[in-house]
Amino acid sequence: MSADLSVQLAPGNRRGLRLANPVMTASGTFGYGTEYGQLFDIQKLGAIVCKGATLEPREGNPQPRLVETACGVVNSIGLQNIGVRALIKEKAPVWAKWRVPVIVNIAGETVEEYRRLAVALDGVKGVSALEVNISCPNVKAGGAAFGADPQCASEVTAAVRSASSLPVIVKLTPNTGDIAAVAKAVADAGADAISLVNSFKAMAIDVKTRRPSLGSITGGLSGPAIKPVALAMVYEVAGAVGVPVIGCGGISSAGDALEFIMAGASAVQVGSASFLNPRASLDVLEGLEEFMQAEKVKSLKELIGAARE
Ligand code: RRO
Repeated sequence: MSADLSVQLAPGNRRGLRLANPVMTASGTFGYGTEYGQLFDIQKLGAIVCKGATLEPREGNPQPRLVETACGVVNSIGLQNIGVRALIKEKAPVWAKWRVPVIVNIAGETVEEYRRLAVALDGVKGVSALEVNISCPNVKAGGAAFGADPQCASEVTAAVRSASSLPVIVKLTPNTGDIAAVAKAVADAGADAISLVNSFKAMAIDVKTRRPSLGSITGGLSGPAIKPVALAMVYEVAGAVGVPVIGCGGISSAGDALEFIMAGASAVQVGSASFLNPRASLDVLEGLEEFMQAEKVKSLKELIGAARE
């Protein structure tokens, strides 16, 4: 008999958020999912999280927006996206035909904008949950500014919670003094699950031009460089809250995913690894299945938090 990899990420929500397996794509690294359908069977994934959506379309930050660094990449995309109305009209009807649940990442500049995004997406067929992005390092207003402070994080979460019947995941920034305090605040404000971490504020300088490599000077670091730091944060948050935790940060192999799961994550997000290998998320899932078979693990639940006991 094959192992049970399924996981419930919103046990406290009436709709729930049941994933066939714990491997998700991270927001901003997998477009709207539609771009990858030609490359591999995306329906096999646990869930797809789309690029952050704002009320109005955004063109993003000035180029250059991506710079490679040792074992990682610094991005400054600046929330380029088609806007929530086009997402509802053009993308959601496609998602509604998929087996794999799609989670919409939302980003606002004010609490009221988050609330309006939640209202707009409530009841839209094809949208299985919201991921509240209070952690973007590359926008002047909102984003990580909300996620750095427990009180602000709580206000955004409460506003989204009361505006939507969908499961609410809140995505945290590592750029804060006490991530466990922020996690507790959002869980208390009604988050069904918490995902972490978004990218770390970072920069690179081109020594030939003597200028910052990115058009917006600073950006967010992701990739293998951040994995051990992200893992420690996931371990800490999973010990501090009662809601499911979704681990993210430099995951590119099944071994990486297993570390996050054993630290206490119920699911994982594969992010910038998809830039190097578009089917990285499926490779992670297949590796997880192989590990469970080899180790005779019947259910994923046996592994979640195994390193904490
Ligand atoms: O678009 C971006 O620049 C961006 C976002 Br919204 C985010 O949440 N995290 C990130 O590293 N980049």
